[in-house]
This record gives sequence, C-alpha cells and structure tokens, in this order.
Amino acid sequence: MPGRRVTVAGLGVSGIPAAEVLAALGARVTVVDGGDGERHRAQAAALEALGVAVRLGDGATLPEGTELIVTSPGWKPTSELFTAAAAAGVAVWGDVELAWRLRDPGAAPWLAVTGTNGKTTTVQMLASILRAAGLRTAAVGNIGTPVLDVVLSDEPYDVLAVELSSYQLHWAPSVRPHSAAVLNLAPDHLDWHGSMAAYAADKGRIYEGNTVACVYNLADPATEALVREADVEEGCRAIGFGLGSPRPSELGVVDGILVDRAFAPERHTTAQELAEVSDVNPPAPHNIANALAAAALARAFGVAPAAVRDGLRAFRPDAHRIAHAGTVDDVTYIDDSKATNTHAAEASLAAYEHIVWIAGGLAKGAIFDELVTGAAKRLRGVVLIGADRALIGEALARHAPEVPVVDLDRTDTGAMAAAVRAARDLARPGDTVLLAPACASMDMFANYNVRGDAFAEAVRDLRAPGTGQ
Ligand code: UMA
Repeated sequence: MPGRRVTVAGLGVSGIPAAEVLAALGARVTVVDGGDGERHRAQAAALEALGVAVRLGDGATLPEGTELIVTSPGWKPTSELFTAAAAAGVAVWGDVELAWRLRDPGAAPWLAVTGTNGKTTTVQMLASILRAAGLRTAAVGNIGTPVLDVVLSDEPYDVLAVELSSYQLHWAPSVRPHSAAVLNLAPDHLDWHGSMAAYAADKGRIYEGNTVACVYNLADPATEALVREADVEEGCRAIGFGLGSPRPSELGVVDGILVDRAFAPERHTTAQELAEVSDVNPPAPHNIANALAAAALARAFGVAPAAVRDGLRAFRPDAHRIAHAGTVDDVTYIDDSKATNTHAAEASLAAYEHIVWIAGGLAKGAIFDELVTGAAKRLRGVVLIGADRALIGEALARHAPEVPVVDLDRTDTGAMAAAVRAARDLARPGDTVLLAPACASMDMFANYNVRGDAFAEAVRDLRAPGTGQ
C-alpha cells in the first residue's frame, strides 16, 4: 500500500475506518462523498488531520491518478464513479474485501450470515452461543461494526460472527468464510442490484470457499440452489435447517426440542438435543429458524450442545423487532420498524387478526401487490406515510378497495404522532396497530431505530397526551 493512490467512496460507517487504515499503511488516500452536510464536514476535518484528502459534494468524478477504489457498501455498481474507474482500468473493492485481504492468514475464521431477513438477529444469537462456549468473538459487519475495526485490532479473537449484506457481498469476491448461512431469499434492494437474479447471485457469494458447512433453509429452496452453485472446499457439507423433524445432515425441531442430526456423532440413528423451543427469545416460528441457523454455524465450528442452549437463553432481541409499544383503550401497538421490506412486513402482518397497518417510506424498488393481497382480509385500516406511500396506496386500491386508507402527506417531526393518532381513530377494541412499514426509513428518519422510537413515543403520548398537535 505505501504510496499507492487509493480513493475511498463514502464518508460513513465503513468509509472512515477504511480511510484510516489505508492512511496508516502509507497509502495516499482521497475520500469522496456526494454529501456535504455538517456531519460530513466534521468527519472530513478529523480525517484531514490524519493526512487524508476529502472531497465533499462530488461522488461522481474519479480523482486524478486513482489506482484503487475502496467503496462503502451502499454505493450502487452503476454509480458514475465506477463507470469512470472501469474506463480507467481501476479495480473496486468493498471495505469487507479490504478487511479480508489485510487480515492475517491465521486470524480468526469467519462464520458468516446473510439473507433477506433475520440476519442481524441470527448473528447476535450466534455470537451469544460462541460466547457461551467460552470463545472470544464479536458480531460485526452490516450489523453496524465495520469488519475492518476488528480484523485489524490487537484483540485476539477466536472466531467472528459476520453479518454480510448483499451489497457487501457484491464488493467482496475474495472472502472465504469457514462456514456460512443464507437464511432466506425474497425480493429486496432490487433497485440496487438491478434484478432478482443479480441479488441472489450476490447473496450466494457467501458460500464461496466455505470449508466446513454451507447452511441453507429447507423451507426456501432458493437458498439450497445457491449452495449447489457454490465452489466450496473439499469436504465442506450442505446442512439444512427447518422447523420439522430433521433427516441426517439437518437441524430441526422434534416435540418442542431443537435437535441436530448434522454434527452429532450418531447422526444416522439418533438426533442430538440442543435446546428447547422455549429457550428461543421470542419463540416465534421465524425466530426458531434463525436459532437453528445460528446453532448450525456454531456446531460447524465445534461448539458443544450445552453452549447452544446457554447462548440462546442469554440472547436478548433487538428493540423495534415486533416490540410491544403499549396497549391503550384495548388496542395493542406493535413496533416492527425493523420490517424495512415486504418480506419482513409479511411475516408480522401474518401474526395478527385485526390490524390497523402503518406503512410506507422508501420502497427501494419493491412491489406491494402480493403483500397487500395476503393481508387484505385482516386489515381494519391503513395509514400511509413517507415518500413512496402512493405505491402501497395503489396496491391497496387494486386489491383491498374496501379498506379505509389515511394518506398522510407530511414528513415533519410530528408526522409519526399524527400517523399513530390516525391509526387509533381507525382501530376498534381488540385490534392491533402495527408499524411494519415494508420500506426503509431514511426519507423521514435517520434510521429504523429513530422511526421506531418516534412510534413508541407517540403511543406513550396517547396515554398521557403531551404536546399533541
Ligand atoms: N454516499 C454517496 N453516494 C452514494 C451512496 C452513498 O456519496 O451513491 C455517501 C453518503 O453520503 C454517506 C456514505 O456514502 O456519507 C454512506 O455510505 P453507505 O451508504 O455505504 O453507508 P455506511 O455508513 O458506510 O454503512 C454501511 C452499511 N450501509 C449500507 O449498506 C447502506 C450499514 O448497513 C453497515 O452497518 C455499515 O456499513 C457497517 O458495515 C446499514 C444498512 O442499511 C444498517 N444495510 C442494508 C440493510 O441492512 O438492508 C444493506
């Protein structure tokens, strides 16, 4: 790296450590970012103090003399910067690719997880299981801690639990996990990838070069197809997980017990007991599947059954994932702000009988017809918020024209409170008001946490009205 001219695309969570690491290795680093806000300027000043050049307000022009681009995951492959790089014969790596290339060959192996939904929870469960086994580990990647932070730290990790998004996998062709899981595959981020096939292909990269296990979902044949297409190390096994009774080389559930017929020594004749369904928090079907995937990866790494049970018991789920925000006048308010795509929203809409649904935000290229058709009978009413709410409104008009819809044309800070009040007015005793937006939050909020917090606060305000407007 010394003297090499490297351009880092994106001054965010991934770009900042990438620029720092490259500068420390002696590269001549320029960070480019299309944004030019207060946050950008403060972070630019901090990097400039380290000798890094920063160019704000222009994410399209390739800096003179660039020999390599290290990109943040969110940048689309079709970005002008990469078109210019391709024309100049300049390679593009993601920050995860950089981390993989810089890591010591003998460093902690990666147990990697991807999927449309459940990956953060699964990685957290996995890290909890690994810790229960006495292993030094960290949950990193798309979950929010850049992989570079731990790969180059002095901390002696035994193994890493790595959440990889389809974006990160797209930009990380060299990564070779010890074992990996694809939890499920449903349309998401199609505006970024261009097509479902391209999205699936990027997800499938996680299996490349696995050495012990490629873990797939028995209920989602597309994940098994990705295993079949992968080029793995000699002896690597395909391991299925599902909610039924497992066959050899599978993990499953028998009489309320999570069992392993993949790594148990006597797997051809018996199943090894791992944990009870009630050890999974919360024990909803999709979450039991997540627990089985985490258990499969841990078992592939040699973790004992008792540590799987202890790790699952110790795990506490994230806020904003089907969280109970309150009950007011016999109406239950549920915060599933984490449902940022139609697949996740479908799972939470399926869980309630009579629903007032709060939905909308950034659609990311999604189509809502199937989601609306599936939920139509259970919808008491719908409150639409955010930039792409008309897309959901049109699907409702096509498939559920009788359902009352409140179209909220405001994006100010009080908008969520207004949405919650509108939902209250539509609800009847016994109903559930469900925030499951099926969209990303960034048109109105900093992220889905802030969106969920705004919802919870608005529910609190229904009970003890504050500033109400
Ligand atoms: N930017 C541009 N031009 C672009 C795109 C972005 O200039 O075309 C700039 C923005 O102004 C911003 C910076 O690039 O300053 C942001 O880069 P980024 O969008 O890649 O985001 P990071 O802050 O680096 O965070 C990324 C992940 N974000 C995305 O993939 C969009 C984080 O996942 C991840 O936690 C972090 O790296 C650490 O690995 C978030 C996410 O939403 C949670 N992920 C998606 C998901 O889970 O669905 C994939």
